[in-house]
Amino acid sequence: MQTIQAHGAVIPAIGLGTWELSGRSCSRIVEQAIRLGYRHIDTAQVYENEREVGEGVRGSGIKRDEVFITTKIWTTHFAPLDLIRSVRESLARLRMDHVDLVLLHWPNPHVALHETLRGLGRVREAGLARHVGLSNFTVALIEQAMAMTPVPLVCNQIEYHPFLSQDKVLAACRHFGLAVMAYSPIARGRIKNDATLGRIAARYGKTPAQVCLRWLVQQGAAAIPRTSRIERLSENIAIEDFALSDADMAEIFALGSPAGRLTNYAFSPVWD
Ligand code: 1BO
Repeated sequence: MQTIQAHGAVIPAIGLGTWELSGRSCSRIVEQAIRLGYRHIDTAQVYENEREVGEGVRGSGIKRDEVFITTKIWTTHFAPLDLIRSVRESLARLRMDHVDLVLLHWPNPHVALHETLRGLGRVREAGLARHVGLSNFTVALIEQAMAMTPVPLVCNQIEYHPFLSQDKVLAACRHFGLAVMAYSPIARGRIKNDATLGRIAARYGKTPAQVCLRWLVQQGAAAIPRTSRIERLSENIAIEDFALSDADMAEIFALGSPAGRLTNYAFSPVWD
């Protein structure tokens, strides 16, 4: 499995996203994903499935240190002491003594960023997370975070797929050496009816989803496609036996626009 490296973190390029997965079907899909070769699982406090993710990891029989686990801290826990306490609660739900990556799930303008980053630093120093990072941070917020963080930040997890151009954030991540981790990488299935992706996929004997994931990994991003269907797990990971040409990459980049965003909330920052 290809990996993405940033500030000492080695992140398997394809992970399993678990947003909106719950209960027994969540633990089953996590367990099955690991059996099929996934080595990277993404969860979050707000998904309310950390317990099931932990069960799935243990059920797979894999050794804990062979799988890269990310969780994300919800914005109501960003005061420093709150942050470390809530990471401990996540670990209790996961039944793990550490995770590989802890991310701030969304920016929170109501808590001073330097305080939250201090809390993240404590999480890392206490050995509760091997690495820490950001999610849904804009260019301005990345710049602020990088200027004040007491510990290396390794990634920014953002919505990214062929229909959403993210040029400015990608450039900032590149500048600061942050890995880009794409959520909703296949645009929640909307890619399947796109003529360009369909044509490129047919040429390689692949599916549009595989072409999207290949396009992301080939530009150096990690991706965490979510699926609740076991048959999709193998499809999403089988992207290492082909490479897109420069012309195909460019054609897929041309599908993107700022209007392609799927995830937007009242609490979202002003996007770039
Ligand atoms: C509010 C959850 C967004 C996806 O991580």
